[in-house]
Amino acid sequence: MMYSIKMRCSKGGPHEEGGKHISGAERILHEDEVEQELINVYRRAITHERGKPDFINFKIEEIDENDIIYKKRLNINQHQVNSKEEGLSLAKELLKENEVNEESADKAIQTLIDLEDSMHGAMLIDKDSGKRIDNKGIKGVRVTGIASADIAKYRKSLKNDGREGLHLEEALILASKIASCKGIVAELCWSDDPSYVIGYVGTKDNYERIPILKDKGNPIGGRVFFVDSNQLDDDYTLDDLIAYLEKQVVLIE
Ligand code: PML
Ligand code: MG
Repeated sequence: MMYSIKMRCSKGGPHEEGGKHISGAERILHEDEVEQELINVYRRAITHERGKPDFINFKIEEIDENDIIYKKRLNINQHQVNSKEEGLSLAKELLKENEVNEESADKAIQTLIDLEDSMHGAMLIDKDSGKRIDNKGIKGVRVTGIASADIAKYRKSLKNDGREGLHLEEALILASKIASCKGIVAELCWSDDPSYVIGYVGTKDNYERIPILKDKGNPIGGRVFFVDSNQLDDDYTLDDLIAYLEKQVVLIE
């Protein structure tokens, strides 16, 4: 039997009543691992650098193993930059190399920079027009149903690449699910954790890791998924794409 455990926490009340997002996490585990991991995730919620939450929501759901699909993890390309400006200009180049129109890349970067608060989920932006195509407001599209297929093996493979750390571990799993989604050509993300300035461009094959995408101390971050609307039709609609992101259980190998 497998279970998904999801945590989200906020300050100033629940997210849906206007509380400020502090952190979130998801694990997909065998029954005997659930209890210990609940404690770990709880600790993480109450010690987060974005603040001490006054609302913590845990959801534990049994998962039908027949519903699980497996996808490979992206390759990590580590880039070097000396400033946020260099990082953002590199992000734009990488997006352009991955089917995103220049104007759309510019618009998306500016939209993330201009956010007044961190989004709980991601924005879907048309790769050609730069227009936002989900109608989910500040909530955005919440990607769930993600975990590594085998956490010990996954950590070892990261270590073999000379990489480690919880931010990277979790972001790479999410980016790998996004890469597997039909109709999404690329992703742009930077963290909402004030001290964490690393971000990435996710493509179909690579996790292009960029060491500086924002100023230290900035508590606002977010994600944009670039959608190729030409790949949407009556048999595969925007709602189908969003359902894959929000519901399909994908374990990353
Ligand atoms: C987040 O944790 O909010 C996103 C982190 C993105 C970068 C992670 C990394 O590559 O270190
Ligand atoms: Mg965060």
